[in-house]
Amino acid sequence: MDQIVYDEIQKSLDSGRKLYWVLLDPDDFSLEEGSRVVREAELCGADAILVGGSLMHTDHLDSFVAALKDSCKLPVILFPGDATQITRYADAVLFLSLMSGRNADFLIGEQVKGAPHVKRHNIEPIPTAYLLIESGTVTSVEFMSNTRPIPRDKPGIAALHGLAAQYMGQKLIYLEAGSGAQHSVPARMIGAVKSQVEIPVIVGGGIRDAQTAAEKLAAGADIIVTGNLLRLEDGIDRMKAIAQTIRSFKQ
Ligand code: 1GP
Repeated sequence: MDQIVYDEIQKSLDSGRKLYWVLLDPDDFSLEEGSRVVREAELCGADAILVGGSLMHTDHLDSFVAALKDSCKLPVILFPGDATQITRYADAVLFLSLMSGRNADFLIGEQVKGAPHVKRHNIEPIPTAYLLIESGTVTSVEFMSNTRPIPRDKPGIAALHGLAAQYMGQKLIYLEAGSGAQHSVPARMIGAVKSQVEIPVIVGGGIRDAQTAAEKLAAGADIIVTGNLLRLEDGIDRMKAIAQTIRSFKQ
């Protein structure tokens, strides 16, 4: 299996760059709106498009991802809430395991159901440890996955989950506060995870402005994800400001 998308991520990070991924939940956008957003994302320097959600009820996933692919040259990476969110039109899939939780369905069950679709459609799987971090309220992913998040004041617990995930062969770690989170992942926790692992760390959930994104980068985040801010009236402007901050970030 080729690792085209993953190799590109690694190459960019090795060159000292930090990356920006823009998340779209197909439930929230028409094909036209989604296409417009990804064109803007590409123009402002985003590095990839993520597509997914904790509870997706759209029936236009295939056409949505196909439309995004037609509208930009960025890789479109699935970020599935469960095994039903696989489409042949994507370039890659974050093959997630919810390792902060102890619910076997999200550690291995959904993965077994999704794997044959990934293989049949020749979608590049990127093994990703998904660590849910407490963020002030019960998030959709916490409720839907029926798992407890890692307490936000326990960076050591997050760090050891990251280390175990790396030893289990994961290629990326995703520190997730949850979409629309009240509080994003604390800098101290990002630093603790980074001090234990060599694999790239993605940080998402509740990042709505450039300053917050810069704090996560300074703490050690390699890749920043934003989604929810696109629902704000000035969402595109916020996305542009964040992209600019990430592009120009120097450690
Ligand atoms: C959610 O980490 C992503 O899964 C992005 O979060 O929607 O809060 O930006 P936001």
